[in-house]
Amino acid sequence: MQDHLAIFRPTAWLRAGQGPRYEQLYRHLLAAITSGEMAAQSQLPPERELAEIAEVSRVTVRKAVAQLVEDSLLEQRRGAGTFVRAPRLKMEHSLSALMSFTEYMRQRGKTSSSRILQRGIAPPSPDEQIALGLSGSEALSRVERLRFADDVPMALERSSLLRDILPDPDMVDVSLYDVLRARNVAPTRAVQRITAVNLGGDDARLLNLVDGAAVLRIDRTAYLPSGRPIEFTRGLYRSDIYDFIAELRLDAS
Ligand code: 16G
Repeated sequence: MQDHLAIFRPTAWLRAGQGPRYEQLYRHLLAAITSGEMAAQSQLPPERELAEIAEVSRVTVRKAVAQLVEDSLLEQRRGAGTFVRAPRLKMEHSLSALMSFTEYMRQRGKTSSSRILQRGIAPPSPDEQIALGLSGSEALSRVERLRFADDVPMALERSSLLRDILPDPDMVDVSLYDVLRARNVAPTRAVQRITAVNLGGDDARLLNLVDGAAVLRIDRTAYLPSGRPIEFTRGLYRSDIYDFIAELRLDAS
């Protein structure tokens, strides 16, 4: 007979050196819910039982479950137990409009926020040299941000800009494009390359995903009206949340 509790056993989720137990259990259950392995409306075993099966304390179970309730993935019904909520709708992101993360979230009635992971001035990588058409190794302003919508981590974005466009990466507080607009150097065109990649280590942890989770990597090169490339951003977007939509038209020529 199939072991329907296997998903909770430590062999399914506990890995040495991969962070605190409650966090590992949380990320495992989060992946199981968002992938549909744990179906909507299915019930979790009661806390005491779950702690026994997962071989952890009840406090650990409580912390992982509380976080999933906060993420609106689980709901606790009084006197009945804990259930997987109906899946939230995916976000559709148009590939034809040039929009900033902040604008996109605002348009969807979400509150966006960012955690700056790193910023500084650094020489370009080979990818950046090609994208930005740099011949030498002139330094770039770099900003690395974890981006949230209503407190859910959605994307990791590493942006590099020419220094005459963004002289100081500390200027970026909320929206990079707002800073560029205020300086009259906002891009009006962008080219994006989309690739599927498996995340590991810190990047997965930051996005609340399990090791090896598939995400969409989007490299955006953005241009001024003059055709000059000014921004190269490599973003990692949660594929369990994002759907990128492209509108296609019959070529009239
Ligand atoms: C979007 C862009 C990113 C840009 C950012 C600016 C994609 C795939 N990427 O996330 O290249 O740097 O917006 O957003 O859409 P901000 O103005 O909110 O900082």
